[in-house]
Amino acid sequence: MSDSPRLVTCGLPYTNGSCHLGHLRTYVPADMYVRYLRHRGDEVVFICGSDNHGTPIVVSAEAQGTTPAELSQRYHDHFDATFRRMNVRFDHFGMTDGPTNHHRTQSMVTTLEQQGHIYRERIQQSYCPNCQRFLPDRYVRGLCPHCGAEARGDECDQGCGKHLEPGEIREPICTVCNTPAEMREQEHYFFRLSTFAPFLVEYLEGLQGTANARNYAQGWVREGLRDWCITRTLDWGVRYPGRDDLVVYVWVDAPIGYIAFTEEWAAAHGTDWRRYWCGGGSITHFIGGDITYHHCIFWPALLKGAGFGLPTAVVASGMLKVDDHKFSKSRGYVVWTNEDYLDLGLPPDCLRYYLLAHTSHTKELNFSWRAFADRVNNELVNTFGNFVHRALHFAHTRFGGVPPNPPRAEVLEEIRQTVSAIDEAMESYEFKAAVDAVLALASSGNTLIQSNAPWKLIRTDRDAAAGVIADALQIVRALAVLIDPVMPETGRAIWEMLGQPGPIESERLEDCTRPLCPGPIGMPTPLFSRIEEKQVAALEAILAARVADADSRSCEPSPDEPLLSVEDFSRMELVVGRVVLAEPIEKSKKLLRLVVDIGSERRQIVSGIARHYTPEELVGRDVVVIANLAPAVLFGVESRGMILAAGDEASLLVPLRPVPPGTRVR
Ligand code: B3M
Ligand code: ZN
Repeated sequence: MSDSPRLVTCGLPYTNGSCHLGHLRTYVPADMYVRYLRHRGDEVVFICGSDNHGTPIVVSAEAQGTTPAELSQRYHDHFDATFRRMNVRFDHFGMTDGPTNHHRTQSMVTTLEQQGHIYRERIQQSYCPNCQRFLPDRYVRGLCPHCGAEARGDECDQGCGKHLEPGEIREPICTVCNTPAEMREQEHYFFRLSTFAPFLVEYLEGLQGTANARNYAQGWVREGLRDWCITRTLDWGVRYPGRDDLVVYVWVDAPIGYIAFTEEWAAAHGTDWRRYWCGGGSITHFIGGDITYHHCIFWPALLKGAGFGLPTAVVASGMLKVDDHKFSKSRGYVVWTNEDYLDLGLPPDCLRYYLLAHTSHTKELNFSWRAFADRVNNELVNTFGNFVHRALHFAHTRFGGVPPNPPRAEVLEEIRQTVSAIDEAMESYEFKAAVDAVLALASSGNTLIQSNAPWKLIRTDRDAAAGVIADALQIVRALAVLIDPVMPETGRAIWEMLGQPGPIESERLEDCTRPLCPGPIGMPTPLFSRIEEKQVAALEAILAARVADADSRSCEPSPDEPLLSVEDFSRMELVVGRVVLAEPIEKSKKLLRLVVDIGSERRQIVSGIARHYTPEELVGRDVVVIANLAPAVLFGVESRGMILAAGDEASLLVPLRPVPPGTRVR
């Protein structure tokens, strides 16, 4: 237990799209952590809110024909409601567009100016001659100057993940109208981030949380920090003090939201927000690993410069994959929290359990319905639920309640050891290890019942059977409290079935070994239901349909999917080739082996067109070949290239006028 007040926050979701499992990967562990700290007796406030500013919101609002304010309110309400449904219970869920945050941001920026941490400079910025406006952040796409990948204006989101400064992106293109951008000069405000390098070196040395966050941040400081442009030419956002043509960059006012929301919460609870933000308390930020730079570099420097207390820990979660594919809304690899889960009547507790138990917090989590169902069925139904049910059922039917026998010392010791294993795991943010320790205790409870067979024992020695059940119930008592942070509905349900006084929330971890209050135990109800094969198939079908749908639409540009640049296209070596040989491939009904003359050489290509063409009708034909495709082996035959065909009937693409083999397609 710690004496100082603790503040725990979660990264603020942008109000431009619905809640999905990628979000929950951060919020559920943070909520579990807070519930655990409270069972330890710590004073904790849990703060979050929605991120309403910046081009992510403006671009989405424009695309949907609404205003940023309307969009923000709609998705703010959505996230607030969804978190409640998932039992992710923030003490306060604010909005960065609220008056408190506008005020706090302007006040901090003014302080930073007064302290000499900000200067003005004229810089070259992307400008769209067609839309006639400057192109901040997501209004512009281009190539990352560091790694060459497709990038957004302020972030290399597809490649190295680096933050990009205005004007840095190469070959900028307007995301609204696809016109190549021009460079124009404009005055902006800069934060002297480079002067904070020595401070950051020392600060990061002592930063707690997960090692991934600290290590990355230390690497970035070593590479050298440049000053940071903190203004944007936008109407939507927090006005830069004294300038009605500029707002602050969203990554300035978003983290300041953490302070503003603490202020709002404190005002409503008659306490002082300065207890948390002016030194003295501890601050833990839970974030997605992709926003480490903002939380470990920008944010502590801003706080330091403005004279605030500093974050104690940054806990960064790994990314989420869906069915082994990179999470992608536009490609359909997404699981929506409401639509695909809660609205189907699936219990929030099972999803919380899965997200916490599946893999370590900093690792990539590969979601699949199959793995989800396996965990629910094997671990929750067969192990945890089964043990709790057996113990309560036996106590109810044979003893009508808690037998008076004191639990054995070994059982108490095992519970104590479980609690310390959990403490140790939580100390290092190993949430999976903590959950595993709880499950191990449940499993040991099952063994206790199985090996003592109280249903037999009771015929010969009623007191011995009562002793076994007293031991089992003591474990059930501990399990209720220990699983509560992971699955709060389950914790409460067990607590109620055990008939123990007071709310489970006020139970302390060290009380897990406290004897149960004697009292009646009613007929227990099962804690979990199996996820049946049919349901797994149905859930998989929803996902598959979404992926197929996204595939069929993939020619429509989507805001998430970068448009291909001319450079991308020219990387593809498309040439005209002449088929010189075609023959079936043994054991395959679909494939043909082709040899195609592409001018410089003869290529062997395996093509899936056997159902549509006979080998004879292909020989002598001109086709279009992708010549620089990575080789693949199909039915034991190497394929080096691909021929282009359209539609389900595989209509071959052919040049309209004759050209020699090897002619480049442009
Ligand atoms: N709104 C969401 C993101 O980039 C962003 C987080 C802000 S936290 C202060 O993941
Ligand atoms: Zn444009």
